This record gives sequence, structure tokens and C-alpha cells, in this order.
Amino acid sequence: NKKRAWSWPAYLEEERAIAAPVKLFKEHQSFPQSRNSFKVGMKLEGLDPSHPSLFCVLTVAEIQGYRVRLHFDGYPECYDFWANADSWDLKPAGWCEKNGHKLLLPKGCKDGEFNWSMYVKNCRGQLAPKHLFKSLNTSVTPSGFRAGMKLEAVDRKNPLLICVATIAAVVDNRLLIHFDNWDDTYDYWCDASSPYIHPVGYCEEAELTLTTPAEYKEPKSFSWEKYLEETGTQAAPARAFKPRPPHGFQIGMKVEAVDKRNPMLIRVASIMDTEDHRLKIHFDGWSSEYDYWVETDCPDLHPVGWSQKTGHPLQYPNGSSDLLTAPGQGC
Ligand code: MLY
Repeated sequence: NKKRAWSWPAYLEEERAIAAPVKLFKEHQSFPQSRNSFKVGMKLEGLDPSHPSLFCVLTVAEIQGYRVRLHFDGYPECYDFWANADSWDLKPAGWCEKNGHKLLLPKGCKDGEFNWSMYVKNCRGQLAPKHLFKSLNTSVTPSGFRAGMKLEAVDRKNPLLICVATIAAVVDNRLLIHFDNWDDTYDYWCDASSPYIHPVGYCEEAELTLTTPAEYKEPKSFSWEKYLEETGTQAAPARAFKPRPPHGFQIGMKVEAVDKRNPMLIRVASIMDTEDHRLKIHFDGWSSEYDYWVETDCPDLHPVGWSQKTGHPLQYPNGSSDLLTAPGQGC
């Protein structure tokens, strides 16, 4: 009675389950068109996932298939994070300066004294070549959004709040959302199809409470008309918002998903529940206490076969092999 190697087709048959159709995934979740050409030691600029408006100096610390582990120069390894090689959040050296964004310098470097070419020379590093950054080569259609325009946006850290917000920057087809009179720790990048942004007047029409700017003098009598006039700003045009069609994921469909508790691992997973813009992920063979919700467009969600195609190890369901790592183990 020889044990057969684990495979998706056999597993799906055994479980009488179907793989989530590839067409339900966004391009950045689906099978990549190119190889991951990053190499360990290459330096670049990128967004800090736990402070998503802040670009930082990063070094590639590890490669695994189409994914890279990134290290913040001068900071402890515990802040390292994993990203896909085509992530929009990764930019070549010099990108921030060229686009007028602040760059968090390596710990110990003084503002005004940092210079990329001196820096890589001194640490005998190398810059990640520009052509590795896929996000730079994508064409961009004009969106109607401009920096400075106002809108109503969900505070992703306090998701029950819809707040008065400003587009702080527009880069490619991405918008940086900032909350009026708050510091930038609540800022985030999104695109025109984000379910978390709405045109001015949305709350009033939907009879929801709009959270007014911090320290706003008479929050009860807030009026957009008055506020736009006071601040000399414009509302983002309603036609620029592009609502997403329903996602199409269904309960029971199988996917491959990064385990956020040990993000170097990709596991066999099932969709346990769905909401308009979120999916509840279950890791097959593991207790449901490890289940959690992810955004439907989360870059850590992939179609069945993604790991194999991109040369990434896949963690099989618990009980199907002797080589297992429990969710949560190793972090
Ligand atoms: N309890 C939090 C709420 C902050 C909300 C900020 N948003 C609106 C940008 C606090 O007071 O820090």
C-alpha cells in the first residue's frame, strides 16, 4: 500500500471540491507572466506593510519562487516581510525622489546626507535593476482623480468609520488616501475600484454617519459645500469611482493562501465564508481557530497550482504528509 505523492487533482477528487476558477483572481494574484529575477542582496525602495504610506530602503533577504523576503536596512529582522515580485509596493532606487515621496532612510542615516549610489558603494550592495519592477511598465489610463481632491473613505484601522478624506497623491492608477487633520498613520494606497472609498455625499445619501475632520469646530453642522469652500478644494468626481463587480468566489472553493502567522508558507486552503469584499480562509486539515478573513484582492491569495508554477513550496493539508508545519509555528 504505497503512499502516493500529494497532488491537487487527486485531492480535489477525494474532497469532491473545485478549485476557485482562475478568472476570479486579479492579475497580481494569478499566474505571473515573468520570472522572479530579484537576487538576494539587491536594494530597493518599498512600502512598509504596517505603515502603508511610508516608503523605506529595503534589501532582498531571501527568494522563494515568485516571492521575496524584504529587510528594512538598519532595522531588526523581525520587521522583514514577504511580497510578490510584481508587487506595486516595490520601487527601484531613486523612485521616491523622482516622484516627490518621502523615503524612510536606513537607521542611522541623516536626512539630506543620503545618496543611493554612495550608500550601495559603502555597503558593497547592488541596486535592483529597473527592469525588474513590473509595476513601472504598466500603462495607466487617466482616472479623473487628482491630488488634493476630497472624498469619503473608510478608515481601514477603524473600519466602522467613514471619514472626510483627501487624495494625498496619485501615482499610476493608485491613490493615497489621507484623513483630514489626522497624522499619516491611517493613510493607505488603493485604486479607483476600492470598496473603501466613496464620492462626497455618499454617507448622506446612504443615511450613514460621516466622521468629520479631527478638531472640526461644529461637527454636527458639517456641510461638504461649506468645507470645500473653506479649504479651497474640490470633490473627487463621482464618475472616477469604479465599483467592482461581485467577486464570484463561493464557499468550498479551494485556493492557495499565504499563512499570515508564518508568511513564508503557502498552504492548501478553502473558502469558508464570503462577504461583498472579503473571504474567510480555512487551512485544510487544521483547526478552524486558524481561519481568518482576507480582502478578495489580497496579494497573498492565489489559484490552485500557483505554487508549483512559480517554484514555491506548498504546505499540504494536515494529515496528508509527515512533513508539516502547523499554522503559527515558526514565528
Ligand atoms: N480611537 C481612535 C480613532 C481614530 C480614528 C482616526 N480616523 C478617523 C482617521 C483614536 O482616537 O486614535
